[in-house]
Amino acid sequence: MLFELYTIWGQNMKITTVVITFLVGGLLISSSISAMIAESHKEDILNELREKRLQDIEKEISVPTPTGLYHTYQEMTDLLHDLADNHSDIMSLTSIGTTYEERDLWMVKLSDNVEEDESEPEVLLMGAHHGNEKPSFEVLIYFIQHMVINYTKENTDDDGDGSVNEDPIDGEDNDEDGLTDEDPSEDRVREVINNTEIFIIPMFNPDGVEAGTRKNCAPNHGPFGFKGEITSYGVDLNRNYGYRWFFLFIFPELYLGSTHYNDNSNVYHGERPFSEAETRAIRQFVNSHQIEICLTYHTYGELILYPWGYTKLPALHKQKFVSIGEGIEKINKYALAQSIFLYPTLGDACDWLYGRKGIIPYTIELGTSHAPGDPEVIREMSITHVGVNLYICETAESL
Ligand code: 0X9
Ligand code: CA
Ligand code: ZN
Repeated sequence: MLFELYTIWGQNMKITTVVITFLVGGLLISSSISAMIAESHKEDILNELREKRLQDIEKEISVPTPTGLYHTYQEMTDLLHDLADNHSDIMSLTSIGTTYEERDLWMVKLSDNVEEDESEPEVLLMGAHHGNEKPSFEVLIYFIQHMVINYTKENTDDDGDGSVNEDPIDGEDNDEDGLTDEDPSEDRVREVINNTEIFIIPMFNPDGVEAGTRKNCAPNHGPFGFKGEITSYGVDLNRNYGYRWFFLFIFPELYLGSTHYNDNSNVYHGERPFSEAETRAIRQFVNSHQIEICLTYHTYGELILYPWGYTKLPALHKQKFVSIGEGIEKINKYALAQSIFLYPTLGDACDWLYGRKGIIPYTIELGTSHAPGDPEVIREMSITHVGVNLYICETAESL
C-alpha cells in the first residue's frame, strides 16, 4: 500500500517535473525571444539615427534658437549667483576654469555642509559639451532650482488630491490616477542632498552656446597647430579627451567621419588630447575628486549610451552599465545601448571617465531634435530628468 503510494507520488513528481520544466523552458524561450525583439528594435532605432545624426553634425553651422526659450550664458550666470547666495548652506558656485573667450566654467555643488568635502558619494552632471544642444544645459538649470527650492519645503500635496508625495518622479503612475510623476517627494530631495555631493557643470562649452555652434570657438592653426595663420575655429570637445585619441592615426578607416583630424570638420578632435581649456579644466577637477557616476547630457535621439564608444567589445563592467541603465530607461523611456552602436568615436568624455578614472558614465541624448522650440517639451524633459538625476544620486549611495 505504502509502496503503491510512493510509486504514485513518484510518478506525480515526474509529471510535475516534466510540466515545470516545460513551463520554465517555455518562459525562458519566450522571454529570450522578447529580449531579442527588444534588441533588434533598438538596432533599428540606432540604424535609423546613425546616418541622420552624422549628416546633421557635418552640416551644422550656427543654429539660431528662438530668444527667451533658453538661458543665455549671462542669464545662467546671474541665476546661479542668485541661487548660491540665497541657498549658501547647500549650494556653492565656483569656476573650474575659463574658456578661450574668457567665460567661466561654472561648477555648482549641491550638498549639506557644502563648504566641506565630506565622505559622501560624488556624482557629476554635465551639459552642453556641444553648444548647439541647448536642452542639455536647460535640464540641469531646472534640476538645480528644483533641488534648492524643495530642500527647505515641507512635504507638499503638489497636485492637491489629498495625498502627499504619492507619485514620485519615476516614470510611473504610482497612484493610478492617470497622471505620471505629479507629486514628487520633498523628503527625497533632502535625503539626496544630505547623503551625496552633487557636482554640476551645466554649460561645459559656453563659447559654443553663445555662438550656437557644436564646437568651441578657439582658433585653429592647421590640424596640429603648426600653421602661422588661423585656418578655422573650434574643437569638438567630445573628441578631445585623452583616451585612445591616437587610434585615429592607426585605424582611420574605422573612425574617420565621426571623428576627424581636419580642423574645419565639426568633429575635429583638436591638436592633441586635452588641447582645450574646457577638457583640461574637467580633467583637473576629476583628478582631484572621487566621482562615482557621471551623466553627460546631449541632444538628440532619446538614448542612454554607455562605454565603450571606441570599440564593439563589451566593457568589463557591462552588467553594471546595463543594470543601472535599465533604471534610467524606466524613468525616461529612452533606449539603452553601448555608445559605439550609435557610431564610433575617439576621445569622448565617457570613454575617458570610464577607461582612465573607473567612473560609471552615461551619455544621455535628450529629445528628438537639437533645440526644440516648444517650452512645454523642454519643461517635460526637465522634470523627467530631475527623476533621472535623483535616481543616479541614490544609485551612487548604494555602489
Ligand atoms: O557624437 C557625440 O559626441 C555624441 N552625440 S551628439 O549627437 N550629441 O554629438 C555621442 C557620443 C557618444 N559616443 C559614441 N557614440 N561613441
Ligand atoms: Ca555633504
Ligand atoms: Zn552632443
